[in-house]
Amino acid sequence: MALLFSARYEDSERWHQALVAELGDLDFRLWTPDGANIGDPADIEFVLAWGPKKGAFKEFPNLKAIFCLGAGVDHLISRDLPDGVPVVRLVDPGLTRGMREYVIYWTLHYHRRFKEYADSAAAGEWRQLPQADTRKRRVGILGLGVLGADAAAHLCALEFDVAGWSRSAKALDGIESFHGTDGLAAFLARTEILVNLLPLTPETTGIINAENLSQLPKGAVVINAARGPHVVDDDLIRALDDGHIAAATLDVFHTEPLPADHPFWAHPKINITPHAASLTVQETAAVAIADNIRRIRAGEPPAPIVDPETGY
Ligand code: NDP
Ligand code: OXD
Repeated sequence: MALLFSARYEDSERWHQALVAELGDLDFRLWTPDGANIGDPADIEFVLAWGPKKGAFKEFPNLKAIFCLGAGVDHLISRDLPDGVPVVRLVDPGLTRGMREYVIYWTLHYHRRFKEYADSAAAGEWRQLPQADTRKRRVGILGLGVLGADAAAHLCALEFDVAGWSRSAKALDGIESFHGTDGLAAFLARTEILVNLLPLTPETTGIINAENLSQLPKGAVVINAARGPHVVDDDLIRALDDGHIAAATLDVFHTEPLPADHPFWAHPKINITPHAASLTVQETAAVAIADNIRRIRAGEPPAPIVDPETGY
């Protein structure tokens, strides 16, 4: 029985080695666009994928699980998947660590006004700014899942005043929790630094829109590290231009790479990173994938799996 790997092919050897280190000898086949290396489709037990072409999974009669190569599954579950085959989400300690760093970096960037210091330094100007009290800086995280809860806990450890918003109610130490559509307005009203770590689903698409941005206090900043379609681009630009939102950091976009003529590139209040908030780390991700393969082989269900109802 074989494992079929479909991703960015330059990464494939590192994935292969990481999985062999966990599972021992492995029939690892590379899923190239022409399908040349698949061999007998009946051999394929597991697929590791990010976003293969639509309908591609139908040809594997013995498929036991589809492993997503990222934390977000929106690009995978839109691909017309076979019924009854679990889609396993990736929970990778390396990815979680990377996202924690990204969120902390940009939160501190805005909180400590490092852009203003960089501008002053560039102008040869020695200018101290007032230092805000961290304990009074209200950070709000959209999404309190694997990544959101971890970022929230670490911001809390830095003594920020942290809240989070999720679908179901949460009780997390030191974090004020809001949930559901009814909880969103109060969450936004208290949030000065908004961090988005939601999955992209029909419910969350376009959530960073004019109405929700207007509910943030004047001068709030937005950090979007989740998915581009969470943001209504024109609404964000308007809110930045009219001064209600002070700045935004955007890692993800409707179209990636971000087209050269997109107004985000030249906007003075927008910081852009190229979908690099956090990358899957092969060696740590392989541990979780191998563990799930062992569970399946032992007749146990893998975890966590995507709920087709909620789409994450
Ligand atoms: P999880 O599935 O663990 O967490 C999702 C969170 O969002 C949960 O708290 C969930 O609520 C909440 N949520 C989902 N739908 C709603 C809704 N309609 N209303 C309110 N809350 C909702 O995901 P992860 O933390 O692992 O990942 C989050 C996202 O981060 C990924 O989907 C991906 O898009 C993005 N990402 C981006 C990366 C980058 O480099 N830019 C890297 C990795 C991930 P509940 O807890 O109640 O279920
Ligand atoms: C992910 C990502 O979802 O890198 O893991 O965006």
